[in-house]
Amino acid sequence: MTVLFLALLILTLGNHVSSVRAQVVPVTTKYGWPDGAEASYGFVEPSLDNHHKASYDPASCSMYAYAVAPFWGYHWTRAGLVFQHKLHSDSGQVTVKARVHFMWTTASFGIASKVRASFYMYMLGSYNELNLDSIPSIVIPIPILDVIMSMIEGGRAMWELWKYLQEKGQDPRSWPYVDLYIEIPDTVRTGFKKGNIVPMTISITAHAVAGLSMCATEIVALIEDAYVTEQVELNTFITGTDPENTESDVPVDSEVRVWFNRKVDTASVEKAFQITPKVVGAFSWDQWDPPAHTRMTFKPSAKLSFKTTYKATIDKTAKDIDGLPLINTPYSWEFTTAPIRPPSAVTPTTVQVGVKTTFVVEAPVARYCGLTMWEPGVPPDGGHIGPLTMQPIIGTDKWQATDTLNKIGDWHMQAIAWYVDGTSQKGPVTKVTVTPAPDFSMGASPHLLLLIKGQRGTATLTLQSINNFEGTVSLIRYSVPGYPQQLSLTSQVSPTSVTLTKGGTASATYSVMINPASADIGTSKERIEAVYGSVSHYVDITIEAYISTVLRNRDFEEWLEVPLVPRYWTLQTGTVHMSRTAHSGRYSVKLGGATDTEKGWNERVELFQIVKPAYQKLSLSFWALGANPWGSFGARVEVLWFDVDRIQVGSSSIPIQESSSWKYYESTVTSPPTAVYWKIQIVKASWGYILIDDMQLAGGPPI
Ligand SMILES: [Ca+2]
Repeated sequence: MTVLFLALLILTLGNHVSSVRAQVVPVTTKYGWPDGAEASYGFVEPSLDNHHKASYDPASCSMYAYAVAPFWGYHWTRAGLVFQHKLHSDSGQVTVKARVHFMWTTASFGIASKVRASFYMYMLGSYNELNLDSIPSIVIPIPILDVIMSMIEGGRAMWELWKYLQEKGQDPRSWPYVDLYIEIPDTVRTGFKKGNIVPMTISITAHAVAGLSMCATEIVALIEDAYVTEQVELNTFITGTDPENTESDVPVDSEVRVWFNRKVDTASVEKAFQITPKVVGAFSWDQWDPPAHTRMTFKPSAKLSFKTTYKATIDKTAKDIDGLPLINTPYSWEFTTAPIRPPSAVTPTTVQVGVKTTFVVEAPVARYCGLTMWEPGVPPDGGHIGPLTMQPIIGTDKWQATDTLNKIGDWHMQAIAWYVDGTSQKGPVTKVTVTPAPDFSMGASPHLLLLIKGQRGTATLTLQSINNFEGTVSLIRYSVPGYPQQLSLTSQVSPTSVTLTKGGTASATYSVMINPASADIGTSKERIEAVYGSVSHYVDITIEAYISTVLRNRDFEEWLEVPLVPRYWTLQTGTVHMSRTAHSGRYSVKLGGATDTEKGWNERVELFQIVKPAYQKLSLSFWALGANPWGSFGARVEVLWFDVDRIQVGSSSIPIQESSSWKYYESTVTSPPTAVYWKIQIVKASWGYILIDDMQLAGGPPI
């Protein structure tokens, strides 16, 4: 009952659903599957699960397959085994021999009374595996048995063979068997060639005869002593030629080859060989196993003529090794040699600028070859280079010339070949693209480091491969030459080399500290250079020292002598003077004029100090007096704001009025959010002079 249910379930899933276990082990004999032969198996129908594929084991001598092939009602079912053999030789004879044992069992019958089972074997031969579709297969059905089974009362049937097998203890080798012997018909046997596949199918089919319902039917087959052999024939014949009959475009340096199925009397065959137009040449012979097949090679002593049809013949006087005539002589075939060919396009079509490159063209049978090229942008009519002499690449049809192209862009190249008959032909114009050299770029972020003395800062260096650059790049750090370095620094780059892959990026870290002994304020510039061979790129990083929060020396009482500037202040342009006309203390700073009494001249003066205030909004105040005895007075105090990239992001200006006495200025200034440092700058932009004293930044919240 369970078996029937399962069978019904399987039938519901699909008409041909089944499972199978199979093992294929072909026999090896002297003429059986030789080493390296391929054997496979499968089931032709129904589509069966054959995931238990067996490996090819020449040590054993049988193929065993087991199939459960259920069917129902008036359906028929069929299971089959396929194995394939690859022939090794050029022989035209193939014989398949096999002994096949088989067994059929049936689990249960329904209403049917009889079933007919037939067993067939098919030999499916194809004699040119390269073109299977164009050649019909050989199908040789061999009815083996045709058995009628009767239903046994109670719904359970057994074929009498089954009883027989039981008596024999179920040793498959004791099952009924049939010897199979198939010979490929003469009409096709000469078409077999080296490497052909000979597949063989063994098929077992069952038919319901009347009102049958049958479940869980098992088909079991064992194939043993199966092998494919080549049979040594007494007849000798030509099995093929090279060039083949009607072949065209045959190279003029070709040899002519003829294959025979067995040994021949070489002297008589050479004598029987003719070729027109007449060609002088020499014969040579090859033989190999198994068994002794023979090849004759006729090597012309000179190249054949271009574009000529040759007719070759082996006439009836050719004899085999036994002195008997060949069965397919006279044997004639024709072939046509290739015409003179112009040179091919040029390779390579992409080269790198400045790199010595070998350009190659194919120019069969050319006597000389040259290469002409045009630079990018130069029309083909003028400005060409060459033709350069090309050298033959010995043993090939190729020619080569070497050159270095130093201009990026699309070049054009064309080969020209001269032939023995005095003619010449040009090849196609080939576009050759000269690409830029592999390179890399480098950037630094940030490239401005604002640091308090003693503080350490870092910047990330990023390198990017360009034009497929790859390699290990050294990173070297040094002070920018010629830059007025104002700071004493300790700095390094880590790592000191990075490896770039094609199109990739790599990074390193630059770190710097302003030494405690350094000046309090000022600027220095360091350079990190990335070097790979002759290729190098660099980035500069500016280090600026600032004093935190408030203006220093705001009362201008401290002075440096060389150059004469108020301490902590930087004179960007012009001249300042230590004035004794002070608003407080002893000194103020005078912009313009060399002395206290000097009325100044038309000199632009800029004096500044970098600060990094703790608050965005502060009150800026100072005292000033000044005049322009010769015209309008122009002076101001500016606040300039800069972001991390040292880009100015805003400014505020407090104009100073002409005044012969000290005058107080005060203004609230608010920096943009992106500002990281302030530059407080006193500017005199006219004739005359200006004095400033007691400048102050003050406040913070809640102002
Ligand atoms: Ca002062």
